[in-house]
Amino acid sequence: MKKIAILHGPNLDRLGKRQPEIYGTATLKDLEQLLRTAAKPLGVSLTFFQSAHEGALVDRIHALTDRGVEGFIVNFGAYSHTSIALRDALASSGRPAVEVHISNIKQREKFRRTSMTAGACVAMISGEGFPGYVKALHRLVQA
Ligand code: CA2
Repeated sequence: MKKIAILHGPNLDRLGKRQPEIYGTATLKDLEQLLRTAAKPLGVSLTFFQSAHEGALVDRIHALTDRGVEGFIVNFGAYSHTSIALRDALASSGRPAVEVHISNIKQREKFRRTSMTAGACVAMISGEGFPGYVKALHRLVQA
């Protein structure tokens, strides 16, 4: 069975609690449920991790790689725009990763328009809300 990890960065645990005009009203738990439902018929097993800490995310990428994870879906939140460490960790894993952003980062403030971490990913999906994660799952299953 293909194993895929879903990693979330800082503040994404607040989904559904604040800024619904940008990020909607659904929570990270709702997203987990949506993805588990989508993964079942694909025969994919999923593991979820969220942290506000850059180093914890780096450590988790390495641990999951050593445990045989076959792909990553990542939304590193604000670290997407800044983190060379997370980009290097994904690149060193040798596993395909798809980056997802709930909002359209190209249509927001200038500092959000570029992603540092997307350079280590096979694709970036931005501005499609939660369905963007399901799209990412299908993209990885095809990889
Ligand atoms: O659009 C996305 O998915 C982002 O990765 C979300 C990040 C933001 O820094 C990126 O530029 C784009 C922020 C996540 C904050 O999420 C919140 C959700 C609810 C309430 C407050 C923050």
